[in-house]
Amino acid sequence: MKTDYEYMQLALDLAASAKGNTNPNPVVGAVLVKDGVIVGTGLHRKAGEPHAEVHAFRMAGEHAKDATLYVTLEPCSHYGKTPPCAKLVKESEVSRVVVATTDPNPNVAGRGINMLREAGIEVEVGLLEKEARKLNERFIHNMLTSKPFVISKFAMTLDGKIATRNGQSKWITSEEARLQVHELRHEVDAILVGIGTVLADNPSLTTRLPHRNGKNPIRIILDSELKTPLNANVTDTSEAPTIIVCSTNVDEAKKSQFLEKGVKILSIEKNTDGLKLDDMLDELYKLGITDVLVEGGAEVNASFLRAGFINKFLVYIAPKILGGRNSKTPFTGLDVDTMDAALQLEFDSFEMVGPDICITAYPKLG
Ligand code: AOF
Ligand code: ZN
Repeated sequence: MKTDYEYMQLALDLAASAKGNTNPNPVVGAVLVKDGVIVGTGLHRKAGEPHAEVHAFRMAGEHAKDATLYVTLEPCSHYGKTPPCAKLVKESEVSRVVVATTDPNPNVAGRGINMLREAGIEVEVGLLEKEARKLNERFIHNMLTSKPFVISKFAMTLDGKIATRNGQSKWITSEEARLQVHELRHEVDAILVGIGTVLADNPSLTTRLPHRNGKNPIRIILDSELKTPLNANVTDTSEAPTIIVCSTNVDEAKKSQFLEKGVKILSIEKNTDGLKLDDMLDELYKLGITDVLVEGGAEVNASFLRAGFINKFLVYIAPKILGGRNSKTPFTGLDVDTMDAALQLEFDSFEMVGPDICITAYPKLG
């Protein structure tokens, strides 16, 4: 017979398979087990559709009675787009519920678990909690801050350069690594670059996957003076939506040329460090953007870092050395004076991607 741990791992795997498809909702998986037999499985596939538990109970039918439910997130207790799962769990007469982690949604926040306990159901919380929280790191951040989750992604050589001294950056990493980045673009709501990148590379910032249709993220351009050329690839909104973020001083006539092309303009106040990223992230969240992949360049990366808004780092390292005095580094303009002043990170994991390495790191808390 399998262990609680293995059933919860299965529920986590089910949840993970929907990553990128459920925004703004979390990914959730559920497994129902009776007498050592899996009688129901389910996952939340898309916001507005049934929750994971509903699918699992539908599959199990009458076998749910006296079964154990393994679920990666606390069953919800509220009426959102769908009715409360805790009510369904209660009515199904399961004898035991194992929950990986609580739901940070203020409408739930422990109430789902309380409802079940009050109904006399045995509830255990915390199995594979760390893994479950990591899987929903974006959702948890959204619920706690009402801001999008910001991922800083960059590719560099072994000696920490993102371009040659004349600005050439095609390509630092291998095709395999670049393909992985397109998978990531498919998962996030938005991708952000600075005007420098638009002027230098004229990127499309779309998702290009060889064997399936990728979802294009919303393209966000940080361009305080509205210098984006009207014929830049990112202004072609037939491919994907675009938001240009500029300062409040840009004149309306200039903005209207972009509005006519279907580009959305977000006017944000400036501070001494440029556009106020704090205000911008609030506005993007209000527009329904739950995560943003920041793809540079170096100045934009540094301004996000200085403002403390990077939640996760994805760093691709190629086995190459450029070795220049003038070739660019990923965070130009940070320039701290002492080692004590360095931003402290924590490595989470690393993997080989073709000949390259991808490191996942997080800002060190506390
Ligand atoms: C669960 N199981 O599979 C999911 C949950 O608008 P609704 O009705 O879809 O509710 C969305 C909220 O429900 C979401 O913010 C989160 O708190 C919870 N998601 N809960 O028990 C699930 N997806
Ligand atoms: Zn629910």
